[in-house]
Amino acid sequence: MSAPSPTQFRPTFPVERIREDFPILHQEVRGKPLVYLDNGATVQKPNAVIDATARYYRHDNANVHRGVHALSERATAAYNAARSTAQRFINADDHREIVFVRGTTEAINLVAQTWGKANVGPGDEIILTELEHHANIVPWQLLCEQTGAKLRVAPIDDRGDVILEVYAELFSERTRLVAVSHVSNALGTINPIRRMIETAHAHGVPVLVDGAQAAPHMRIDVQELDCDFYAFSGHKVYGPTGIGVLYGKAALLDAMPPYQGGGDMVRRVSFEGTDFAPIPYKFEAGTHNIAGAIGLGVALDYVNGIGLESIAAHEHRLLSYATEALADMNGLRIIGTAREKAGLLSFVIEGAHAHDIGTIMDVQGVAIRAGHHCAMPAMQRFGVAATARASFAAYNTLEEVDALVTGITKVREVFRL
Ligand code: 7TS
Repeated sequence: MSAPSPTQFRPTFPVERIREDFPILHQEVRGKPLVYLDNGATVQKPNAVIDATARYYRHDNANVHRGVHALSERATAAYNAARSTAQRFINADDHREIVFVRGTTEAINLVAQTWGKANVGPGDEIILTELEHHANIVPWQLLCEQTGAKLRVAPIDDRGDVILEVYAELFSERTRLVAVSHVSNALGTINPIRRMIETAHAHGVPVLVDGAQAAPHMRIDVQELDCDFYAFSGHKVYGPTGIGVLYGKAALLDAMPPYQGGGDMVRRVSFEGTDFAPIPYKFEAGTHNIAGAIGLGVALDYVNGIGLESIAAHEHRLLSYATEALADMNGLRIIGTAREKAGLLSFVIEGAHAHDIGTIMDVQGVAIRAGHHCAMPAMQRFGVAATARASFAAYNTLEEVDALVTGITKVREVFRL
């Protein structure tokens, strides 16, 4: 008997068991079972996260780093443990390199307004790419307005891949920073950021990676990537809203001025001057989202419990299945066909506006996103104002992709396409 191929031993992905963890999925919408395919916008929360957040408010709620009483000790211990979990999740070297923020948007604004103001001046340049989310464009534009610096933009090709030769040519002695998405939310492109970081470092330029769409779908190792900053949002990685992580190399964070002033970010205050607390507290002024941080820690443990490699493989299966099903549809154009893609499918249908597609899908219980996805330059590159977007998570099934395809067939019927 020949040896069984390795695929025969591949354990099947336990999607039905995973679905049990998500109470929100088990409902009808407009009389149809909910098919939630808007995970690029926000991912649903497992019971573990919902319960941990409720448990914190029921039993442990207190402010951190402030009280000498038992509740404050418990809250502080849980908050610190969440930081260590986040550190392990992206393999940061040191827990002091993990700054809790509101989300990716705040992380990028923090770097722009602290590191940026200290290191960027008139005539300096910041390199972005054409596929960035507005959260990784507008903070740099604001910094440019404040400092007299300029943006340089690496273009993408017809598939949605960054043209690396042009990217490499954008560097000059005025380049101060590269800010790039790990994964595009509008096109699904997985950028070759390891290579892009190497190019930047060869010019002595630090790199900020917007990992909002990567953290839920692939294993992140900031030491292996050697990125200087990495940002992600809790709510896209099965955690609560209003919490996220800014990773920064300790030496960079140490040298940066604080972001906001207030309690908890100081060592000593007098009217003559203030000594700031060490990192990461220097960047965490005021009372933070303690419940959110605790929920995030539980979410990251949950994701690790399933395994990011398994999640990525499952989502890839969904993407291939969906791409194949849509490929032959007349008048349907997939926007973003990069060499490496995350589980996300943007498309337009000739004769039907993206918002109408979204509304007709909703009537069938299928939740997708329609719009410019806060990536207007990427939309312009493809000559469209908006796309419909289905984005997958660990709990989605092949049957849900079938529901997507049935929904699209319905759109074509409604518009007589
Ligand atoms: N960067 C990328 C690549 C994103 O996809 C998003 C949110 C952000 C930054 C901002 O994240 P936030 O958590 O601070 O808001 N993307 C989307 C989306 O695709 N649909 O809704 C939000």
